[in-house]
Amino acid sequence: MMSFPKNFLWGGATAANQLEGAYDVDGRGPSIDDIAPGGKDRMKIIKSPDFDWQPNPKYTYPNHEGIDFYHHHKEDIALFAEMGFKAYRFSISWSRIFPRGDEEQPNEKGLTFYQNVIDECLKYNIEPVITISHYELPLYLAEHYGGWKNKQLIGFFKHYADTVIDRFGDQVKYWLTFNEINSAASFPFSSQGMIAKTGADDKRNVFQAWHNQFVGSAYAVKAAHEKNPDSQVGNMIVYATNYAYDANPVNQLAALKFDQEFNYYTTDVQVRGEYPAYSESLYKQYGFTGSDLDRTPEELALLKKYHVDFLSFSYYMSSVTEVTGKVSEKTAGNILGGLKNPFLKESEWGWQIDPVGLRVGLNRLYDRYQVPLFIVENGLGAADTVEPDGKINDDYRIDYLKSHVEAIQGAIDDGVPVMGYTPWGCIDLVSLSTGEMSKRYGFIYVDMDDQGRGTLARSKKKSFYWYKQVIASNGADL
Ligand code: BGP
Repeated sequence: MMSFPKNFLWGGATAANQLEGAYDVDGRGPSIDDIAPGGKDRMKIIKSPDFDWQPNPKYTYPNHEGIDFYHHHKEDIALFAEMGFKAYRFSISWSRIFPRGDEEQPNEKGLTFYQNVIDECLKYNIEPVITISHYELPLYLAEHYGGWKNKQLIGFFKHYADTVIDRFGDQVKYWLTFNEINSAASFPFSSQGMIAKTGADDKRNVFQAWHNQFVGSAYAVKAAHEKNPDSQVGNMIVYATNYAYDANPVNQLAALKFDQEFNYYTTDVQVRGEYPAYSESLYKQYGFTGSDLDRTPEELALLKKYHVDFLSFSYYMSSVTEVTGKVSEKTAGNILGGLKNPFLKESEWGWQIDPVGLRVGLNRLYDRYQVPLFIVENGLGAADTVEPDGKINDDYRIDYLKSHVEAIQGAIDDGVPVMGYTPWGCIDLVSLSTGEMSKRYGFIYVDMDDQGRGTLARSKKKSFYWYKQVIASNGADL
């Protein structure tokens, strides 16, 4: 068995809107996530054609409070350091830096906050891994410009990315441009700042928005490389290893098409620097052609020149494709979900658990792209119980993570270069799909419930000690 590379980036991942709180502090402007509802129907609502921008104050908790990382970041990063983190993936809130998104001058107080977070990480030799845009476009850009389908957003994003890269690029080596960029296939609200009213129900707009994001991402690659030749920039997708339901060639073909559209399209452009051969057939299926998209030769040259250095992805589940009408049972997920795979168990939230699928996926992605891979999200969302003695015995989480680390080990043995592993929600935070606290992923428990009751005190779960030992042994002691 090969060991994990010496410089493997063990760590954890979070996103600004899900943990910072302080949503209106120090000049931050509202982001699209600030007006999204919480609760079990959250995904259904924000994906629905009736969803509109109207702010609704009853939806403000806990999205607006998070776990108040804004004021607790020193304490939290000290806990990450205690676990031995080598890397911490977090996102910058665009509307903390440019409250509306289209201003010329950045908000210095927003920059100062991230400077403090970065300094705190570096104090413990933790590499910051920064997501430039994680599901929270400034609301103004969504309302007044119609989100990412508008080409003006390229310039606004470029200015934002240039600003943060110029400010932090000497200290920060790893950047990710857009969180789960491919999720717009089912989720254009969070991913592209678009709702039906702004054209998200027309696939041409979604593909145009993707193109605009690709160009914005290429500008960020350029800026990071120019600022610091050691920097590495990755694209980021939600990846689900996809299986055909059976050996029926029709299901196999459908699985291939699913992979092309969902798993590969955005990565083909961002890693290889050009649109894949199957693009036209994909557009045709939605009733348009490539010439309906506004893509200039200069932009295409930019994509080619400034492709990403590595591929990063979230992995929570695999998926199954079937078009012959044999399977009717469904499974859950936030972005994906779909058909039930009888070989897999599910989490309490109905997400199918498939560590072997991670090994398969790592092999498939490396076979296709031959760039280093970085698993920047993975984990088990569960409702934890605090025992009377204060302990949180999350053995189920340890089992989940252990099986996935074993799968990564397997892929490394297969010859796949894996850069790192940053499990999602390393400290409890607000869930994307519920907008609530009770679906927890952390090694660190945060005392706060769905109604905003709690002290925000942090405590170590059993998995905290487990992960610490995993990192200390560089993956040998699971
Ligand atoms: C990913 C998102 C994260 C995160 C995670 C867990 O898709 O990038 O923001 O929340 O899913 O999902 P959830 O919170 O819905 O359980």
